[in-house]
Amino acid sequence: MIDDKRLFDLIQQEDKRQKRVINLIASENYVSRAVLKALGSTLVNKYAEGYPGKRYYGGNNLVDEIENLTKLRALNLFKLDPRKWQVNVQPYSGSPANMAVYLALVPPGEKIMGMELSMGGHLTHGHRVSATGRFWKQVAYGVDKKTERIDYDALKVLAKKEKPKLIVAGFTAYPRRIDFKKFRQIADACGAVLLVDMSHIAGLVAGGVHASPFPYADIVMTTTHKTLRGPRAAMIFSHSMFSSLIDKAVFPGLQGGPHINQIAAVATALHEASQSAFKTYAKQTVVNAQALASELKKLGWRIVSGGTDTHLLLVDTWARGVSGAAASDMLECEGIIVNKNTIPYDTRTPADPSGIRIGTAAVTTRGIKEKDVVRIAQKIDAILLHKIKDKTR
Ligand code: DSN
Repeated sequence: MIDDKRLFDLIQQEDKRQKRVINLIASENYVSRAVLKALGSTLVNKYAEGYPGKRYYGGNNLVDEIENLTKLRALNLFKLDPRKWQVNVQPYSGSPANMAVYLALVPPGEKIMGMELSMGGHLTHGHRVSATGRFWKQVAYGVDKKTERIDYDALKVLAKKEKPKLIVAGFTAYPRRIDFKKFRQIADACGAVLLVDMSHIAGLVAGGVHASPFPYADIVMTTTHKTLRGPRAAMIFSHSMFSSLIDKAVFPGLQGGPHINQIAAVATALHEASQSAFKTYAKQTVVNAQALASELKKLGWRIVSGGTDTHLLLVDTWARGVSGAAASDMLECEGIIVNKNTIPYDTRTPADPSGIRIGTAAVTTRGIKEKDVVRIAQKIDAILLHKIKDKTR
């Protein structure tokens, strides 16, 4: 019990809200009690600037063990040879992790090639409103207008023309399988470093339902709280030739003391993700997303790119006259939480775009199966088309 009634009440209300709603936010999930316990442990009291064996504070013997254990679990989960790959588990979250990679490997003012935010990229892939777009120049790529999928040949032409120092392969709103081999060929064609930001699909890679980027990438970055179902944090995997530059960029380049409680919670999540039940979870997450996309399609909704290979899909709600913001608000009133999202070549604004993004990672954690998502799709359809007469909530 927290000795602060006002705050405790708010946390309890949020706890109840999370249980009451159908959470279809593609980047969220529900962590286990064990992850929560590690996050709320006394590790929060400890300062540990530096790295295992090289700290600037005393009293870190156990913290060193925790950080080393986390690193080992991360390498093992993705079946990486520790002679070839290193991992830094200190980034506070995804944005500083991407920033650290650029700081380590791309001289200021040089070019970073990343997907445009409005097509499914991320702010930290060089967008002008992010620090990554102020210190580096973004070479933006998108998806093909007709297929709404990445056109790898067009990317190669662009990369050869612009010669970026680094290419980011990784997205927040791209529902299709990513061909990492083709990204490797594109990076090689222009001499760029290949960074894979697998934040959204890390759990799918760990669960064996999306191809691994590790055979092709120089650096793989991931947040730990999306499909991987851990606490909010991030990790940067790098080929050994880059790892000391990455370590220096994370600390002291960008960050101060690592959040040891957060690192311990990552270790817990990595342990959970290595169990066979997690493979079943990852598979079901994708099956659920595909069932949801196919039912919505049957009900007349346009799904961007025609479907999904992952945990997320984009629905073009504007095709039926409902803006993304209106759709998100209407669904929230009925207890379904999604986020409004731009779709490729959107003609509306980011604040009120043409679509919504739907993900199944969180609901699958709660045990939902195909038959349930079919009903969720029918409910979404009924809400958006005002077919619900009697409000049930
Ligand atoms: N905000 C995250 C997402 O929703 O995809 C990315 O950082």
